[in-house]
Formats: sequence, C-alpha cells, structure tokens
Amino acid sequence: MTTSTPESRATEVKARAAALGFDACGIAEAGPIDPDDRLGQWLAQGYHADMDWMDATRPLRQDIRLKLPGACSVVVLAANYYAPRPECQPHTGRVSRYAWGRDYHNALRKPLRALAAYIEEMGEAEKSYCCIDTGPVLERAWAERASVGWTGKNTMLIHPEMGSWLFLSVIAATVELSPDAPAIGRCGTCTACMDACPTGAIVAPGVLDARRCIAYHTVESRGDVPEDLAPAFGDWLFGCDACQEACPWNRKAAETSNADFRPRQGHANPGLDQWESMSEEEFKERFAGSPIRRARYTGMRRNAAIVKKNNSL
Ligand code: B12
Ligand code: SF4
Ligand code: SF4
Repeated sequence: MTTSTPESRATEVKARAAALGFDACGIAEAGPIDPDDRLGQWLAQGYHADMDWMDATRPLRQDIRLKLPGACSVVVLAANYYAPRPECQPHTGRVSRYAWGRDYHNALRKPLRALAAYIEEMGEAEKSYCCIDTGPVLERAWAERASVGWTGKNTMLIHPEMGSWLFLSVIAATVELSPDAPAIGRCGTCTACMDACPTGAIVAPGVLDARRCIAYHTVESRGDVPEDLAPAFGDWLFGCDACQEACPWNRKAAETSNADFRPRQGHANPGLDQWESMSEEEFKERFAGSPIRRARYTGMRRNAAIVKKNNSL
C-alpha cells in the first residue's frame, strides 16, 4: 500500500527538479488559467503582430486540460540563464542574453522529460505533457499561479531572488500534487522598464505590443522593420533586454550554474562587418545549436544593416 500523499509527492517532485538542475519549481492546480480573457484582449488589439499561431491556439493556451485530458497538476520549472555581458569591442551589435549559449529548448528537454517520467511513475497509468516555450501554454501565467514569481510591468516573470533572467518550462500531469499559493506582484510604483523601453512597446503595465518590440522584429518577424522604429533599435542585433536590464529585481542576479547558458565566443556581441560577406552555409555552421538561428540568415543580415545605419558605420 502506498503512503504517498499530494503533499509528499509535491515535496518529492521539487527535490527531483532541483537534482535535475532546475533553479525553481512551483506547482498549481490544473484548470482555466485566464478567466478574465487577457489573452483574448491582447489578441483583439493586434498586439501579437503576425504571430497568428497565438490566436489559432487560444483555447488550448487558456485551459491546459484540453492538451492533457484529466490533468490535475501543473508543475512549473525555472532555469536561470544570467551571465555578465563580455566586454564589447568596437563595431559590434548586442545579442539578447538568452541567446548567448546553447538553445534552451535543446538544453532543457532532457531534464524536463526526466522529471515528467518521474512524475508519471508516482501512480499507475499516469500521463504528462511537457512544454518549453513552443507549446500552446501561457507559461508566465502558470508560473505566477505556481508561486515561481510574479509577472512584472514588463510582462516578465520575476523571481524574488533570481530576477527575470529565467527560462520557463511546464509539465502538466494527471497526478495529484499539492499546489502552492499564487505569487503576489511586487513592482509597486516602479515604472523603470516602461521608461527604458526604446520603442514604447510596453503600452500599459503588463501589456506588450509586439508590433513595437525589438525582440519581435529582430527574432520572429520575417518582414521589413517599420522605418520609424528602426532608429530606436540602437545596437540591438538580435532580441532586446532593455526592459530587464532596467529592472531593480535583476540587480542581484546570480550567475547561472548551467554551462550550456554561458556565452559562446562571439555570440554576445557579434561584429557588424562580417554579415555582408558571410554565406548562408557559414551562418548555419557558426550558429548551429544557438537561438540566433531562429532569425535566419536573411533576418540577421537585415538586423545588421539596421544597427550599422544606427551607428553610422
Ligand atoms: C509570444 C512570445 C513573445 C512575443 C510577445 C511577448 C509578450 N509579452 O507576450 C515576443 C516575440 C515579443 C517575445 C519577446 C521576448 N520573450 Co517571449 N515568449 C512568447 C511566448 C511564446 C508566449 C507569450 C504569451 O503568451 N504572450 C501573450 C500575453 C497575453 O501573455 P503574457 O505577456 O505572458 O501575459 C501574461 C502576464 O503578463 C499576465 N498579465 C498580468 N497582467 C496583465 C495584464 C494584461 C492586460 C495582460 C494582457 C496580461 C497580464 O497574464 C498574462 C496571461 O494571462 C512565451 C512562451 C509561452 N509559451 O508562454 C515566450 C516567453 C514569454 N518569452 C521569453 C523571453 C525570454 C523573451 C525575451 C526576453 C527574449 C528577448 N530578450 O529577445 C523577450 C522579452 C520581451 C518581454 N518584455 O516580454 C520567456 C520569458 C521568461 C520570463 N522570465 O518571463 C518565455 C516564457 C519563454 C520561455 N519558455 O522561457 N516573446
Ligand atoms: S524587449 Fe526591448 S523593445 Fe521589447 S518591450 Fe522590452 S525593452 Fe521594449
Ligand atoms: S522595472 Fe519596475 S515595474 Fe518593471 S518589472 Fe521591474 S520592478 Fe516591475
């Protein structure tokens, strides 16, 4: 006869998550995650730009039980990727910190699956569903409900000790686990992130208009950058961290213990002069296994041309 309880299982899951290298783990009860339809309001305003997949998967994003029927628990994991920026050389652009090392989807897949298997083994015929970024799951909303941290005015999930330099991942499971209490917002009267955003993309506290966001234009978008926005990109070559660098909760961020997330040579501040002569094959080789591949060859050449113009090079 098993003596395990939802409380004891939750404790065991958290211990295993730590042993697998995750820096934080929280648990929530599965169910509708967006009762006020914030995602619907965001989509209705067109803030998702051309990321139509956000709209197409809306019902799934708002209720994870549609993805895993019978799910009763949602385990949220956070992995710290903070590393100090290597010294900048002249004629370089800046890459967002999350993309300096190995692609996090690949780096976290194995430990996430191992934790899911561990959870499934807690009962008979138990099932789970894992997601890192690409699944139809509102990861930050789950992280807030599972007490991993709160969603700041910059929309980032902020952990009270680690700050917001975190990758999130989620496991939904049919196993009953004792939930944590939802986190409480701690931004107070601060507006540093909104003031620091170079393009005014944070249109209200907790509301980001991707059509104005440098991260969207330099990573996700395949189109041209609107002429009125490009000068505000400054030297951001891939992604943007301005709204996180401004956040006081990131001042004491500790360095990641995961070697996968340390900066690869030349990936934090790539030179600007190399892009015109670089072939597509060279690009694929140099950035193999890096999140930078997401922007594709043509996207990086587009971004480099903007940064060069901004620096009058
Ligand atoms: C689409 C997307 C983007 C888009 C849109 C960003 C956005 N704010 O929505 C773009 C391309 C711009 C983007 C950029 C970045 N992203 Co992104 N992105 C996503 C993705 C795939 C979906 C996010 C989503 O659902 N957006 C829709 C809105 C409605 O959701 P939300 O902002 O999360 O809103 C919730 C909370 O803010 C909260 N909330 C509280 N108050 C309010 C008020 C209102 C009115 C609303 C609408 C919401 C709200 O409730 C909302 C949901 O219920 C997630 C992965 C995932 N599956 O969740 C990663 C994710 C959010 N991204 C991530 C990262 C790292 C980034 C970048 C830092 C990368 C970079 N530097 O270039 C930037 C940061 C920009 C920023 N300030 O958010 C991480 C964030 C980790 C963290 N600590 O929060 C995630 C979780 C990926 C991961 N698995 O780690 N991203
Ligand atoms: S990532 Fe950059 S452009 Fe996007 S909201 Fe943050 S500061 Fe603004
Ligand atoms: S900068 Fe200030 S308002 Fe913005 S997320 Fe951080 S604490 Fe919140």
